[in-house]
Amino acid sequence: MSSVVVIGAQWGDEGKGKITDYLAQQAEVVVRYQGGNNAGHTVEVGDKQYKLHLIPSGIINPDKPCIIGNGVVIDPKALLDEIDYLEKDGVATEALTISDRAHVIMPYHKLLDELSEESLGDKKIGTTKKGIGPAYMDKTSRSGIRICDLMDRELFSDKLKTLLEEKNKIITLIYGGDPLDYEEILETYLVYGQQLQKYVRDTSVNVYDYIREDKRVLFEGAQGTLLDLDFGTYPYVTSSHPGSGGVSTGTGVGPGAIHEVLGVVKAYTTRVGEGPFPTELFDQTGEYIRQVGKEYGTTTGRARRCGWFDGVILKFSTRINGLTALAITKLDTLTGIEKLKVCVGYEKDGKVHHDFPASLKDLAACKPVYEELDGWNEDITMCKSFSELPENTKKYVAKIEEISGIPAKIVSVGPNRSETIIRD
Ligand code: 2SA
Ligand code: GDP
Ligand code: MG
Repeated sequence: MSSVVVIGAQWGDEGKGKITDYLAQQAEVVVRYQGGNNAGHTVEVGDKQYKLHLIPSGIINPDKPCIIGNGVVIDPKALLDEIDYLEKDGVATEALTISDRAHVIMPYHKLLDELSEESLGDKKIGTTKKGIGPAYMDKTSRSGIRICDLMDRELFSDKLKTLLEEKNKIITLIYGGDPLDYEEILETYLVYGQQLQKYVRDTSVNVYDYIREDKRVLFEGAQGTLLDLDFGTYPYVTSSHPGSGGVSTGTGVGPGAIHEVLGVVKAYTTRVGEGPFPTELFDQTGEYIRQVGKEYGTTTGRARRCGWFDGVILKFSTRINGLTALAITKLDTLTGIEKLKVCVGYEKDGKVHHDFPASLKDLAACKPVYEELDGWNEDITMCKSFSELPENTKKYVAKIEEISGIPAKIVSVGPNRSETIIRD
């Protein structure tokens, strides 16, 4: 491995945090390239569990350099709290750096996220209400505040004045909310700027140097391909590019810097938030998977929707991201289910389709075509090598490989770092 990007191949929560932490043991540096503290990445090492939102999951490895790239949107308070949470747990954060070009999530972003969701009623997106969408909106409309701006009182106070006047009009006139106070935000955010200053760099230079020196760089994606702004189930998506395409713009390296694209895929499908989900289960099996798999949002605690494995999504993800290998997670959750269904196509208008449609109306009209596989009853959490897995588990893995056309190099049989099988 020289440089690897870890991608969520479904709707997020595939176990990217666990896989990133595992691979970080061999990596020189770990880099986040998009999203913000909407992400929830869980890492379990020994008897400790860590929930990370902004800081790369490599941080649990002692002294591992970790970078928050320019493509990430940073809530300074959330970042400072996360640093504090880790330090209190004995995890050093000195090796963390953050990009001076990253955009800042401001209080009006969070408020507008909430107000917009409320006003949408049953058409809401189901966001995490962390201000992600509104922060990326300001970035693309060229009015955003960047981390480097927080270190410049004159520039920041000027920019904030103009911006807040406009935002307060939207908050009060459109949504009927209470306006936010300029002085309070100004002083609070200038203090955040001072507190964060020691972490701030032009991280694009550092990532470039690591790549040029042929060091092992690990890029950690957040959310998943089906939440990608361009390729996801729009508008039920996040506002960034979780796919491999996001790495270049989110860190400042050319596409040639990526050598392996590892798709993390759960052995079934989950989604949190609104939007279509063809293989969703509304029965006892769905509830069983949710309970056994502990499928609740890492950031918001929301119950995740659960369903059968969707091969159309995996094929789509493989193509869109240029996946070169898979890490299949949570196989252990399926233990004890007698018959396992795998969606191998979508039926619509009497034809079977294998490409994921753009239109949500078309998607809603698609009926999953299933193949049924025999399940297994053996406890697989103790398996240390692929050969130890039950034959039916191996067949299930082989079906996923057949659908994607790429090898499953990692198989995960439990949340802990130790419950990971690497295939030769
Ligand atoms: P947002 O907040 O603007 O990014 O929400 C837009 C959509 O993106 C989904 N989204 C996520 N989906 C899965 N996992 C995420 N992280 C947390 C987790 C979620 C949680 O690890 O469990 O705790 O609820 C995540 N972040 C954003 C979101 O549900 C919307 O569909
Ligand atoms: P991420 O956003 O992709 O990093 O995933 P999350 O951390 O939000 O959700 C994945 C959940 O599954 C976490 O609670 C992990 O600890 C857990 N997990 C990861 N891999 C496995 C696995 O192979 N088996 C089980 N049972 N849990 C896993
Ligand atoms: Mg998550």
